[in-house]
Amino acid sequence: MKKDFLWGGAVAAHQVEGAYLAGGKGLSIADVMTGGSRTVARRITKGIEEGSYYPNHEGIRFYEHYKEDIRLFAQMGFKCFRTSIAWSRIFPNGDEETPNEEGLRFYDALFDELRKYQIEPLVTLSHFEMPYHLVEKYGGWRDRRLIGFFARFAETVMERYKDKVKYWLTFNEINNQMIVETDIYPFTNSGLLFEEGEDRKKTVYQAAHYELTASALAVKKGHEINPEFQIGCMIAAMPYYPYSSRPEDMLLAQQEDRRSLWLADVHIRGHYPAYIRKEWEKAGYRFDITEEDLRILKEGCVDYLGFSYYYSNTVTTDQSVEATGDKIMGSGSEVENPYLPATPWGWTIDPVGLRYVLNQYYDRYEIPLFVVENGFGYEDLLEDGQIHDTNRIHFLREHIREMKKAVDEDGVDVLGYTVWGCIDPVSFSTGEMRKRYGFIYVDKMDDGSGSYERIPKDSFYWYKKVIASNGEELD
Ligand code: BGP
Repeated sequence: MKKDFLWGGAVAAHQVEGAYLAGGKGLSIADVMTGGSRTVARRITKGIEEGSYYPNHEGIRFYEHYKEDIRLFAQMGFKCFRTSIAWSRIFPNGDEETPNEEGLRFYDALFDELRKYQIEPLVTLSHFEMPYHLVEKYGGWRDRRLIGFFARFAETVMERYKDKVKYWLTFNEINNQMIVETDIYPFTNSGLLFEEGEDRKKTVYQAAHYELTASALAVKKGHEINPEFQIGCMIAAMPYYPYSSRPEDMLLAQQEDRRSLWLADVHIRGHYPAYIRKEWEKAGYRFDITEEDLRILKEGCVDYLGFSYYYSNTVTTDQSVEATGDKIMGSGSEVENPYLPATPWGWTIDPVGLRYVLNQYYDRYEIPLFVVENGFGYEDLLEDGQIHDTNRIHFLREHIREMKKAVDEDGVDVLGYTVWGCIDPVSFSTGEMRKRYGFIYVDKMDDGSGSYERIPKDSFYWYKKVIASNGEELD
């Protein structure tokens, strides 16, 4: 691995910070999502309802604990820490003219603390936490005015932190919303709540176009503010495999892949690919896309591709194979892959898939890649003050091995690797605490009880060795 490879960890503001109304922060969309049974009910409430539990309101109290937490990251030897800036700390409603100074000061202090330990911040501008007011007043990203609001937010923070932050990402997992069948992803990506009978796909495509334009504007502006900035896009990598060698299965897998890749295509190449334009034409879709937008897309291409990788999916055209569906993100046509085990949350465990996507993306784009999320969610056991998370160590070791092969044997350019949820966060898709990811355990339970004490797990000491040896010592 390169000498300056960015080993580290990743979180998002709404999953850790808590303090959801402190320092002038406004309500974000993550603040109106209930916990507990989010997996089953996936309830999205309109505003805050009495008697419901909202796990992100206190997160893991990173807002108060960040110094202690960063000290622990530094002990592991982190070179990089990925987090997001909660948009509603800076613009509480999202549509104000001037930012909230107290919110800006919080991130000044956070980045200074990271720099104190030579930890490079990697900052996501929009990670499922847009101001809720933008949903109520504008219907989220279905409204073109959101481009301007986001651009103002991006410009404000890029200008403010131009000497503290070099690596940026615009929209987290922007491709999630293509799973239009669910309510959760269009809401968390873009603040979209649908009407009965609405053509969801059409709405999501329009919202995504506004986001792509806003992202390109941020890239352009960011490069003007500081030409050293490295600004990336971010997608959830969910490679699709053909279940059999039938050519039709291969084609289907390719089509499923494109549901995610088209967004990276636009971010990286600066124009819409033919297959998307064709799809729109066949569906009779006409969108609000101006010449000016198309010019912006061309001028605002990203510097690198960031992605999360958790699992792979398998599809077939063979109707006799039972469709299991991907419980989390898929289109519903997924089938079981007989070669892969899965986590208790039904996510396949596929380290080779990481090498596969690294190669797939590098072949396709020839720009640097950054694995900004990869991790293992598990219900860890606290026994006598210790957590022996050997299965997490095993999971990460195997993934790092495959990433190294992509670099050392295949020649892929990878900037870094940040393990998701390096300190137990509130789970995004289920709102649970018991789905733990961290090297550091946080004593908080699903109902919010607990001391919030931090306890290093076995993986903490293992990862420290991995970083110190630049990925050489994995056992
Ligand atoms: C990604 C998100 C993260 C995150 C992670 C793990 O989709 O970018 O915010 O939490 O997945 O998912 P979960 O928390 O649902 O297990």
